[in-house]
Amino acid sequence: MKQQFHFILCLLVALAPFAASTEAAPAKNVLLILTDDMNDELGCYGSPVVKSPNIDALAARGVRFNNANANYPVCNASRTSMLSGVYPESSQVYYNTDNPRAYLGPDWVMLPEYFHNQGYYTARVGKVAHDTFVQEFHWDLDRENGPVTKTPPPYTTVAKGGIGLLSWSATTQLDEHTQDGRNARYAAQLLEQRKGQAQPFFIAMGFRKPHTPWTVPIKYFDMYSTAQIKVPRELGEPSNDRADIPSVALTYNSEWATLGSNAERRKAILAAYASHSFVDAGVGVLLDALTRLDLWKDTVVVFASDHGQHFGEHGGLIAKHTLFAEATRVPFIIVAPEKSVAEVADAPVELLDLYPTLAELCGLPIPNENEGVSLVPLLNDPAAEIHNGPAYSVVRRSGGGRSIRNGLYRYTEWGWSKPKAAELYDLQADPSEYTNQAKNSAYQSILTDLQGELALAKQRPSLK
Ligand SMILES: [Ca+2]
Ligand SMILES: [Ca+2]
Repeated sequence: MKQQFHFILCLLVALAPFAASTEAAPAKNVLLILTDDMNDELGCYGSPVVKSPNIDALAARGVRFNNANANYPVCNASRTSMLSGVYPESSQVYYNTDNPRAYLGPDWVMLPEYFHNQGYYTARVGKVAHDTFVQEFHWDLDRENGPVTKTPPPYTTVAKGGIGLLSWSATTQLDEHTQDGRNARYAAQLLEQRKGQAQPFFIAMGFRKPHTPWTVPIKYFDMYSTAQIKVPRELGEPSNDRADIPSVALTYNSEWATLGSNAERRKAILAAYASHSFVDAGVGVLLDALTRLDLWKDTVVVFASDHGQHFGEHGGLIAKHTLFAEATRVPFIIVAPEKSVAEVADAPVELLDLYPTLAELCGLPIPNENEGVSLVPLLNDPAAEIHNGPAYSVVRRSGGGRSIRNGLYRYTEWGWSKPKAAELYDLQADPSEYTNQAKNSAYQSILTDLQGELALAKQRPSLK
């Protein structure tokens, strides 16, 4: 009798996991779509000019984050914080030459490895980690480029211009023969291959555009006219904007100056807009596949850029590396089954929040090492308070700077170990960050509060 009871007990224990798994919701898949150097000049983010119907349609399916920030506005450091789940100060990854594992070590579980360990099939196509360090991230399928099935026809360059980081050209290439176009189609094939398999998938597709040079098919240039394009000075930027900006806050601008005329600058911005629309078309290839394969119902879809991009603001800034909104703020959209639809979340969030968010959305435990917070409360209620404090971004050039951005203000301190210069912008009165209020006595109590918030944010990185 005792033996029989023991046998039944063992049987119940053995069957328990199956009972639990049949009751649990089916595992969710993940499609992570990354872009390189794309600022939020997109239709759904309010651009009056840029055409991005596919990204807009994605935003309409989920939650668009209006105050999402890169933790470091450069490729390697931003991608490493997003994929490792810790701040740049914790990973000690600041420059494009810093190995993501030099400080974190070989056993640190990066985002794709976490999903692999949890039983997922993981695949990356295109640029996900920074080029130099792709080998530091394990994927079940790891492809820089989709396969070339036949030699693409020759193409010509129809027009070109710009200089250095503002270089552009328009070509006769077909989308499917460009690197990004080919990769998007390959990622769509992977979605088709993995659909219906017992093992859930985590597929990451990284577009190389709109990173400069802005070389894309001519049809995307033809969507715009330079008459639509305005340079920052024509959008209300004061001519003395630089007078109150600490010189350490300013970086690249020689190419903006070298272009010489606003006519040439408009052509460069038009090329950037064309590149946004080109990437948008590639996103459309992925979204069409999700629809055709009926994958929306069990797939979490994330769209994000690694950081933003300047188009001549603050007297001619270009590219990234700054702590102004154009460089730190990113487009960031999450679409998850059974979560909010067509909503906007204004809470300050960071790209390193992605790791714990994806874990929670997929019903997996959030690793203790994650320094971000799950954004699932915001996906349930975009007006929720997540008590994450302000968004925190750093750069190390020129001695280093740290910046926080809450809903009302941006506060930036330059000088890594000791503050040497400060900027304070009142984002409600001055969303373009034109007037530095750090020395304005009317803002002194606000300045003191923000200095306290920055001091707290500096303490959050825990592994340094
Ligand atoms: Ca980048
Ligand atoms: Ca100013």
